[in-house]
Amino acid sequence: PTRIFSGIQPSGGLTLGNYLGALKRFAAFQGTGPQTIYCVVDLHAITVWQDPARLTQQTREAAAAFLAAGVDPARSILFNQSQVPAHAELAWLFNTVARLGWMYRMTQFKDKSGKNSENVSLGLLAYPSLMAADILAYHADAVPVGDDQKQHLELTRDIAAKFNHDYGVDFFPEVQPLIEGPATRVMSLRDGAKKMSKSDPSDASRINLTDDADAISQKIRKARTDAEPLPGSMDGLKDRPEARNLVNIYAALADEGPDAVLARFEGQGFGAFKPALADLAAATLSPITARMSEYMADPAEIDRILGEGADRADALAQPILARTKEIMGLIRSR
Ligand code: AQP
Repeated sequence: PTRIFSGIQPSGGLTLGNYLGALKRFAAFQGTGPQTIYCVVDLHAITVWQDPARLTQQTREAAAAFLAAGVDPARSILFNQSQVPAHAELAWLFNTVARLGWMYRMTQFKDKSGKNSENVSLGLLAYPSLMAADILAYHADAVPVGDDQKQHLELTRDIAAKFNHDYGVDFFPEVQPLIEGPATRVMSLRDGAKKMSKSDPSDASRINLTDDADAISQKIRKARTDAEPLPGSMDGLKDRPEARNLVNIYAALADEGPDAVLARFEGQGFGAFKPALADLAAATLSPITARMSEYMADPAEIDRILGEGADRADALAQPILARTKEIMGLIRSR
């Protein structure tokens, strides 16, 4: 890839799922060649109700999490979405390209609207169009995300292809999803069939990046599991989703393969595995949590970093947006 883009919603405190599926990987792409552009997607967050004062706080906290996880503003562009108008503008143009049926088919829309789909915001339905704009405003060609975003990325490809086809151009690139590692889908600690999510009503279902070692250890101790000992490889965990989840979390935290983890714990029960996992999680997350609170102590500095990133993002997006309008026949005479 030549340009990587990814974002995280400030729709609550970030979780271990966000860290392992996204944040941790964001930092690792720096210095590997492609330009890296990372965004706190506040316009996405407001597709469901956000209290304004909390949204401001959560946006700074998400930015602090990026920084604490190693995203370096000198090597990456880091900003919040609403400061760069090209995202909303290009999303509107894409709203005229994307089809309504595509949006209704999105599982995230179905999950979040539930039985109440007439009464959710129009923005929630159009969410994938804004996501396509986030990526394509920079002609980014690769997007590191968790597994839950795969369907939205396919829609980004569909929008780019339909635009290119309808206007007879080869303008927007084909975007590659980067979904890799043992933690592409970290599951809830209470329910092995549900994704760990920052908006789950149960705090016990997730590990927050702001949890201290005690909270982490308590949540892992209480995590749902079974009574069987651990097998020697992942094949033996096919029908044990909760156990599989904890092993995958361990593997991702330790930068190991899940089979290598199981080779060490084979034959042992969760009485031995859970404390080891809790120690590893606390040891990995505590420096990040500490750096996050250092950043949070200086909100003006966070805002300065976001503003500076927005200036750089804006400079990249403006010519692409201008060319898009020109292709579509929209007059620009000033
Ligand atoms: N459980 C997860 N495992 C692995 N990756 C995950 N991601 C989210 N949850 C997991 C990845 O984190 C990035 C940012 O996600 P998001 O903030 O845009 O929203 P989301 O995917 O909807 O995540 P949440 O935490 O469940 O938020 P809410 O509850 O607000 O909807 C993405 O790359 C995502 O894949």
